[in-house]
Amino acid sequence: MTLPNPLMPGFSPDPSVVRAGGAYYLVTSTFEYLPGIPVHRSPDLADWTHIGNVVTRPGQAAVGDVPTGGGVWAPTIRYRDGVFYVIVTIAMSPRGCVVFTATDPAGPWNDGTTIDGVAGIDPDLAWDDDGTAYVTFSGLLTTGEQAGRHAGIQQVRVDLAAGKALEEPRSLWSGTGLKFPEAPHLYRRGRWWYLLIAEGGTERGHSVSVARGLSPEGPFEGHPANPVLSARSTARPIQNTGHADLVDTPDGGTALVLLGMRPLGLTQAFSPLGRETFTAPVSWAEEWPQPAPVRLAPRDTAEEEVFDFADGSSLEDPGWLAVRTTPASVATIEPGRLSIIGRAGLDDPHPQFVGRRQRHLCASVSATVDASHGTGGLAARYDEDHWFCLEARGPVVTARAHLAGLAQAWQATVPPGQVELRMEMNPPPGGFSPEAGGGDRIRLLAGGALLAELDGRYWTAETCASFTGRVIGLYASQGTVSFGGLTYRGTDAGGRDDGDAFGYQDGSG
Ligand code: 6LW
Repeated sequence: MTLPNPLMPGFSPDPSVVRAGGAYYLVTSTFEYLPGIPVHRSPDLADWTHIGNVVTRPGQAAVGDVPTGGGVWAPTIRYRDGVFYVIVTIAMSPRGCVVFTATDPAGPWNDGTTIDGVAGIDPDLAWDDDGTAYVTFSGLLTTGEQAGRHAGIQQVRVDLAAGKALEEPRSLWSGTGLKFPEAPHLYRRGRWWYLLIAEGGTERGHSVSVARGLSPEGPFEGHPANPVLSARSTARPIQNTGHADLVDTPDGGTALVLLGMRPLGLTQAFSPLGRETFTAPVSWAEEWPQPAPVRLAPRDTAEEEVFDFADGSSLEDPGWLAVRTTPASVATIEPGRLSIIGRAGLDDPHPQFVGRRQRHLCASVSATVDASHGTGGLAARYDEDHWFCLEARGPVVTARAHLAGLAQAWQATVPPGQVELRMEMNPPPGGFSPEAGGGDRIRLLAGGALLAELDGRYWTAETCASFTGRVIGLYASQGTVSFGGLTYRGTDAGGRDDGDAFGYQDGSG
């Protein structure tokens, strides 16, 4: 069974999956964005629908003032006795480790119970046959004087209802010694308990390692050939592979869902979309799981999303994101238009911005904007220090590139009234030539006129040192700006929107 890869394109890191009631449910991290923890459902692991989000009310996660890169880190989803559980750490925030529950995974989810005694990240939840609940986590502290200290893989038995650990944390097997042992998941299979972890850090050295024991508390013995999966030092188009979760496939087999990146350019160095969700088949040998290398198999269909605010398109669609607040608190849909009142710039931690994940390497996003009463338009952001935009203000449109304080602008005059703003992103030319260097190629257009072309390497996960990915959307920085609609088109089927081939082949070593 060949699954599409990426399984979940675009900003979808730290995937966790569960099979329940004949369907699959997958969650990912969202950091400082709301709504948090998207829930996708699939009947077959191949076709996924975004059915809702776990965190839809700001109070559930308290990310309003988390630093960039903090917030919702690495949820685990599990199912037991008719209840869905999502356990997660809200990093660099007072909220800590929280368990959310729901009977309907589309929501609403409850306000969440903080679990005292789980000081770390990447919490996993598993139950023994006698109903004992175990939280296994990575002992990295993200708050307090000891922030940054790493105690390896830890475990506690917990009372979920009371929200507390029933013992002091115990140290478990923590991998082969690579940095950052994290993303632990515990599974019972036959007579063995398997402990799957990530190690090596979320960059190019990322890896998956596994151990097994006869008790959920260990001791655990590592697989003799750990790490069992890594793309490090390969020429594979999918890099940084790690942070995995195991799942049974519809055909009775086993697979991993895991994070990875698609770096572009001659030296495969720049990943515009950030960390995405991929999959790899798993075979079993001597009661050990053996993942296959992660192979690129993008869907060969182009994707289009058209939001026309005159026909009732709304912000109800679960794919809209805002920064440290909810989309509905940033934008309103008045008859026929989406309006945003600007109070701060894109370099502010609380921008008036609503956006969607860029999910394809060949993509275009366009919006019709009326900025006769304000300043705003179309922007692509990694964070408040790394963004580019097309900014309309009356009859003037300014393309802006912003990089950690460095800024450049290109201006054009447009006829008064509504103007179409458009961004086009495409991979660099293939082949072994200087032109093939750098990141994707970004074109910024207003009213059909080209204002600027940018080298996308500067807005990638590597350059921005970011946990997230590119989010593209609508904003206002001053006054009131209104939008008639937004259209997203994207494809990874070997070319630009217009189908030109790009030299991005699966050259796996
Ligand atoms: C996550 C950790 C990681 O908690 O990065 O890639 C952190 N691995 O497991 C944030 O995504």
